[in-house]
Amino acid sequence: MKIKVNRNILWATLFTDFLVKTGVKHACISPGSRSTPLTFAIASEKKIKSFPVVDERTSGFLALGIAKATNSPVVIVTTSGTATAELYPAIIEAYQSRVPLIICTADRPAYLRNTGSNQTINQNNIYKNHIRLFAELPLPFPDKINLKILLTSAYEAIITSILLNKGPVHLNFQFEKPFEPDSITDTVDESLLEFADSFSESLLSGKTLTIVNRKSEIKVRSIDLITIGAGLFNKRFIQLLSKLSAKLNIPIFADANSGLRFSRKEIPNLISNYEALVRRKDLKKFFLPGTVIHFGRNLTSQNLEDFIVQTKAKRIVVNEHGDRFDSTKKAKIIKSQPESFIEELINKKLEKSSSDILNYLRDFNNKVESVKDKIFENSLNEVNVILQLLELIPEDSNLFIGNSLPVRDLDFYAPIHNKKINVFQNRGTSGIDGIISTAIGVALASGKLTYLVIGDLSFYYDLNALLLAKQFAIPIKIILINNNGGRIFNYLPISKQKEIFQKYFVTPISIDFKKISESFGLSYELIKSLNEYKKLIVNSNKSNSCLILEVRTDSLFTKSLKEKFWNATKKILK
Ligand SMILES: Cc1ncc(C[n+]2csc(CCOP(=O)(O)OP(=O)(O)O)c2C)c(N)n1
Repeated sequence: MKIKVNRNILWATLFTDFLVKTGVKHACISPGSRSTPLTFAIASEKKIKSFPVVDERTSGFLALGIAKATNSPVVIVTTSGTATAELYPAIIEAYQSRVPLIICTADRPAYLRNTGSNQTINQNNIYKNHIRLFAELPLPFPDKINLKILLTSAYEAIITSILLNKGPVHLNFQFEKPFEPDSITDTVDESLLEFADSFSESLLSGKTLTIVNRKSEIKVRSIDLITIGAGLFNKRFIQLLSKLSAKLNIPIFADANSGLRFSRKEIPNLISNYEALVRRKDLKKFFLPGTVIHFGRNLTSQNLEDFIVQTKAKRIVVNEHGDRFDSTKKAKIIKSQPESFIEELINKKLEKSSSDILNYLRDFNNKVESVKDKIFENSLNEVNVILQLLELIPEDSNLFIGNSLPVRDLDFYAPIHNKKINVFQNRGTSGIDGIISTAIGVALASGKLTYLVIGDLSFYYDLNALLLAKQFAIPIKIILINNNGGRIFNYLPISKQKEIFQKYFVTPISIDFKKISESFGLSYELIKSLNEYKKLIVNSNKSNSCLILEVRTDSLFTKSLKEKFWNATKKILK
């Protein structure tokens, strides 16, 4: 039987059917004319939840957050021109942190490039330094050869994004007018649709969907330390890690951004206060690791990185993509699923470390904890905002931690907790852009109570995202630490150059966050005391809407508390 079609809509619909077959569930779509076929096809598909987002920069980060929370690919649709470039920051972050995104940009036909045609730029591999795959699709044409090109490109893109080289992939779709479903361009035989369906099935039944783990053949006699940076760690990883570390008395230094500090019951040898340890010049007298195994991304703590280098320890970095998460460039990089790597170690005959070292580290850890309580506990300082939050939020909450001081404060000061907290952050490139959008994506896709801790400049940077909180009724709780500017720079030597420093580094913005929140129709509270803060956090899960809590802090006061704290830790176990 013959059917009348618009070839662009047919093209986009078959592409969408393929997305559904691969299990894609979310799409972020920004408005535009050239992208009409993609928007129409994807937004009409009930198995994909589509979110309309006006601003593409926000859309990119929202998709990033959804993909982070679900660990599955999210589609992004944009029109042509600068709209495509607006996605770049989110694509870079996704590339660096290996988050799967399927970027679908609409374009004019290639023959209109370099002709001054409206909204036409060179979109060919526009993200080339930060994309795991790019494919330029031909102009839609309803025949078997062209449909094979479309579906094979879609297959390659998705399998790359989720498995072969995890991260963002880019498909550039050329479209010629007309775009609308009722503008008929062709009459095709229905068997063409059956062909597309069976061709898709044959692609997906391929055997390429598994990665075989090769034996790492690692030669070590003992393991003295395991370090863990940010990453996605499953239950099995935690169980195996605990088994290995308990069997061989290995201490584990877990970055707070790994989330592992918040699963104490499961990991007995966790040490959280290693920042205080590695700041001690005499540490090597007590603890000189010979072999260090590292999982996850680079550590937040530069001092720990430096300590490992100074000890001249043999460093082994393990991750499933063989990524070089090692600033020294001296580590052995092993491309392996962390779980199978640990299993291999468990089955090896390795020397057990002395329990004296572990006991020493544990004792130190506990003593630091009580010093910390005394120094930070009683005031509304930047560290305590985070410590109290960890204490008071319910089990299985999400914590999205902003870059700059919050991410470091979490890592340096977060103690071990029994309660499970899911930690998220944008550490791929540590941008201060797109943080609210990403956190909203996490809240939206996970359906879990989500707290975001963010500095005032980062908050200002992503004001557009506040519209999403309202538009999609996201009950995210945003703790805005307003120290009026980028106060991380207080810790740099340039801070002595007073005039230049204040104007060009701190860049105080002195804006009224109450008015801003209200103009987006969001609830806002200015926190006036520590007690009020604690109360609002405890009650925060009672409301089903977005809440912005502004905490005004004096960053220099917090800095003085930190100095007091580090000095006090130096006196422990002299
Ligand atoms: C997109 C981007 N621009 C600039 C920077 C450099 N930068 C790092 S931290 C920071 C200041 C952030 O200020 P704020 O969010 O208020 O946090 P605070 O330093 O006060 O903790 C800046 C500008 C960056 N990381 N990302």
